[in-house]
Amino acid sequence: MAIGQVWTVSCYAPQMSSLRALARLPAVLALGLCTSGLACTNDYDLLAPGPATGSGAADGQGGSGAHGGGTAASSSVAAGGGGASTTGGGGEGGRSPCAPTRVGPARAAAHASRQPKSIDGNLDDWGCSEPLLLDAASAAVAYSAKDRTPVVSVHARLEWDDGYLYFAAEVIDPTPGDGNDSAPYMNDSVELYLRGSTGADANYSPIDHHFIVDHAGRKMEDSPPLVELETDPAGFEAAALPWAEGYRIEARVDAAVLGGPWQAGRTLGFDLLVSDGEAQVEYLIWALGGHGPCGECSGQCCCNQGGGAELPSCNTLVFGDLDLL
Ligand SMILES: [Ca+2]
Ligand SMILES: [Ca+2]
Repeated sequence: MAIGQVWTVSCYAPQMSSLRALARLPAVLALGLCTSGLACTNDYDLLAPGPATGSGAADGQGGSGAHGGGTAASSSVAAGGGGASTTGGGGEGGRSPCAPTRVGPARAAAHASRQPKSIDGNLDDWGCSEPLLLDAASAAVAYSAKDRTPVVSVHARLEWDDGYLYFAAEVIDPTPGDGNDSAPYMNDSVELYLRGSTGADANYSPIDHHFIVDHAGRKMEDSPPLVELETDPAGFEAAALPWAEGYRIEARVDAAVLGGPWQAGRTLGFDLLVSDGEAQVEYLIWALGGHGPCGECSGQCCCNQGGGAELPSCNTLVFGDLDLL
């Protein structure tokens, strides 16, 4: 997300310089699957539903209303917190049988991990806790330089234990690809935004991070000013594998780099972006929330720049919430 980029309905062709900056700002995230012996969503207590606006995915119906209410509302924003689809199927190469649910606009849940996980892109070692859906209908921002509705979508899941926050994603992308070895954000990719700090002032602190993983498992962190375009991020492991409908990503973040270890009941800041096509010609952002005064905002911080310029890559205050259950 370009710092200073203005999104309007007619702004489907941002300048390349903006795209470059735009690509540096977003980052991703994800979740897991049902496995034999593990109960699915009914085994977990859902969070209380969010405000009336934007809810609806928990029952499999498309939601409506504001999702996040961010400043990019003048872009090709699809507001709404719902739009869940039943994944069904499962099995080798098939889609996860975990139906995406929604716990509230810009609010996600991570359950305690029930089994060890190998960070290899195979999601058989995941439970089925509350998959999060990110698609064009539910995204806070749905951007397309092609003047169309983005077709990519993500079913993501989060879990945690004393040592790590885990995420897995099934990315439904009919055209997984692009081959920029040095800049994974320019490829089909997912970006994960995590805020461990409390009392955030919009700047990325040492325990706030923006990680990027592409369809081939290339990874990067871009959390300026402390970390910029780092291809071997500290405390971050990730892998990707192709699957029938796109690609899967599995990752874990050391609790220590997010201010952990934690206890159940802690809430982290969280956001997710999925990019489809070379140079981020299309992307979805899960949350883009409103916020209070920005306080000290320096460097590449974009707090209160307005005009759609406030994005999770340059303002940690627009993240949604991730409850550790
Ligand atoms: Ca695995
Ligand atoms: Ca693609």
